[in-house]
Amino acid sequence: MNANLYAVLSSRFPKDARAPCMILPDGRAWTYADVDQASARIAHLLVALGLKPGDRVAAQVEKTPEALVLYLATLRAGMVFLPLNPAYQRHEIDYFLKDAEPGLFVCRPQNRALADELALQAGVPHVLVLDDAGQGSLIEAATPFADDFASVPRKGDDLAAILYTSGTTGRSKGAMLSHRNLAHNATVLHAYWQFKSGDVLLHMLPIFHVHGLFIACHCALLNGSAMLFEPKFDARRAVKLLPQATVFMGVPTYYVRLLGEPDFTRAVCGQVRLFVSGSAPLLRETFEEFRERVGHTILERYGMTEGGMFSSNPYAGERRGGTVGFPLPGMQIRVTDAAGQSLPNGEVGQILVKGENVFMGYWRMPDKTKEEFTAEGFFKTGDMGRFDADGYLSIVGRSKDLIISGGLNVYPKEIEEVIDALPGVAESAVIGLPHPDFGEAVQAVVVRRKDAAGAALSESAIIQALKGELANFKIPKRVFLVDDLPRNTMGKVQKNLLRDQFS
Ligand code: MLC
Ligand code: AMP
Repeated sequence: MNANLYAVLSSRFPKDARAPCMILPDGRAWTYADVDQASARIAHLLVALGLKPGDRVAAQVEKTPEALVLYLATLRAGMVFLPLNPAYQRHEIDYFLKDAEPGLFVCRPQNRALADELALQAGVPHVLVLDDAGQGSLIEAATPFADDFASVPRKGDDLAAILYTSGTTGRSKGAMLSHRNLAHNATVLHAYWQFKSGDVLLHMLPIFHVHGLFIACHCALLNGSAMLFEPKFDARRAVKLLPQATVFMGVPTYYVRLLGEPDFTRAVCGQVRLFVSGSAPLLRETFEEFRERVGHTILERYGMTEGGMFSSNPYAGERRGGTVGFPLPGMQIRVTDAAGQSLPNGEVGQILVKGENVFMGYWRMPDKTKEEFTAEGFFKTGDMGRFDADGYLSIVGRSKDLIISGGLNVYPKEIEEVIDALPGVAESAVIGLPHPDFGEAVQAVVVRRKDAAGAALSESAIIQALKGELANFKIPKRVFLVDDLPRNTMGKVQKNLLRDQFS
């Protein structure tokens, strides 16, 4: 059997291919037939460009139906999709192109010159454009091709996507996800969350990440459902559209912002059967306030780029606030001490996971991959947690130095390296502080050098200097200038003291 994920998804497309797949803000709909035909044309184009199965297709584009179709076309043609956040800047794009060596880079028109320059340096042979209206050289070049295409046979272990996650060392790692990894997680979630005929998903998440691309889209596609496909999250727009939806997925910031809308009422949620939250901790107060305001109990789940979803609160049973529920079917989750011994319920330890959805390893980093798996094949998530007496898992912290801001991961090391390279900076420490909207927000504590460049440093100058280098969500919301950083006897910066001092 062909394990190609597109074959798996399309085998469940509606019998009547005129059924809507994506409904756009202006009311236009992409039917399942449109999606199938448009992805066939792009798959032909990829082949015609000379890309072979296993070659990477990088895309740094806005969220449009064509962007999703490009992903599906890449799967069909047996190539490997590499989605990139449009917020990434030169420094970041340069690294991804050099590391992944894609055969094609699809960029936005306003980035064309930069894309050409970086592609040339990285040896990427083709650059095509897709704009925020879903037009550009990608679509023009694909138009002449046939609108059917037999999905290239793939084995379960063949790669379907590489998603970069920043690393504690400051160097991003490409998490390699296979067709089996993605298909397994999609089918499990589709069943666990009881998707059914007639479901409509309000899709407001970005599609360059696991949550919006894999979790949300795969569930909808497997169900043959319509998605109200919005370019981005907007709380007022969500209030307008929720009456037409049955399922909504978001990061905690979305729920905080929905609660900030006076018109967000029970009546608005009348048709909705499921609100899912994840990617970052949902505050207990948000969970409770949501239940009181609209009578819905948000279902919180837990996962990461390296494997999609690991655990979920139950669909039918009790959903407990402050927990991420039970291991999903087929998933093994262990909470262990540092030596890898399982701990009894109630005790906090590192979370290890094993299952068919857990990734294949980090792209071209065999040593790093080896380090992150135990001898028994469990992946070390870097999250700390505990099971309660009833088997509900809670995430209580992280052993990795990671900030999650508005559902997006930021590794301090990456930002510290860029700040430290600025003239006048002696050293820096980047920390996450509580933020009412983003959950956590990035802040920097900077020590100036005792010279003229150091004297000239200011908060605004540092922020300005970082803007062209790093994606906007990584830019510190505040920069504090100090004389020195607190260190322990080992010389390690005590970030906990900085967090206490500046929160
Ligand atoms: C935007 N800004 C952010 C930010 N997003 N700042 C901190 N954290 C963020 N996440 C800043 C911008 O820099 C800009 O600042 C200002 O906010 C306005 O930018 P915007 O793009 O207009 O913001 P907005 O549209 O409001 O976006 C916020 C958001 C978005 C929360 C809606 O970030 C979002 O959709 N996040 C979800 C990300 C996601 O999909 N995560 C799942 C990953 S998968 P300035 O100063 O430039 O004006 C995963 C696995 C799992 O983690 O378990 O699911
Ligand atoms: P990413 O690397 O972007 O996939 O982010 C994965 C990380 O997000 C996990 O390792 C957790 O630290 C965090 N995360 C995801 N879901 C939850 C959740 N429901 N509660 C707390 N943290 C979460």
